Amino acid sequence: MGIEFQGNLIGSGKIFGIIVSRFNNFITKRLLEGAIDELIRHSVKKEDVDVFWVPGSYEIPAAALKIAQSGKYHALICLGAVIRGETPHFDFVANESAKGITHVGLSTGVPTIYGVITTETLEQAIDRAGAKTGNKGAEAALSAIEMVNLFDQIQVGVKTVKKQ
Ligand code: INI
Repeated sequence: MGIEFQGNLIGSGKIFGIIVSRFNNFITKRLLEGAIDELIRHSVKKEDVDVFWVPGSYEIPAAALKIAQSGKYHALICLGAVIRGETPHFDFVANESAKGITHVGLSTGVPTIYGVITTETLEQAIDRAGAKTGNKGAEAALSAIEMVNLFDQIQVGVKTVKKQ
């Protein structure tokens, strides 16, 4: 077997940008609290976390792209809440937001974490924002730290491919 790579969960010295949707902010405020708390519990400094508010989940990708392109952040965390019960265009907002966030990560090489909850009901959203089933914002923050450290490993650990 070759080398096994994995990112640790130590966030010291890393700089994070959080893009958060104002729509459903009753939920997204909790996701944001969960994300910041998790970053700090993993040794990220408060001043190394910047927060960008956008109107809705649909706007997250455009803002995330600009922020990723600034080159100032090791990783981005995207937080939003799309609730089917409250919107007839649920699928459109949810799909475009997910596709766009993926595109930002792939096109810029900056780990860009998907922390948008998509639920049928407000109750399910509350559950995923810190009530019954954990806090999706905190999970996203942990994924961000892990991906940053994994990417660091990939850079130092590149193997030399021998020519035949
Ligand atoms: N944005 C959300 O983040 N969640 C939603 O549930 C939602 N609903 O219900 O429509 C929502 N809509 C707004 C959308 O993200 C854009 O801000 C808006 O369409 C303007 O472009």
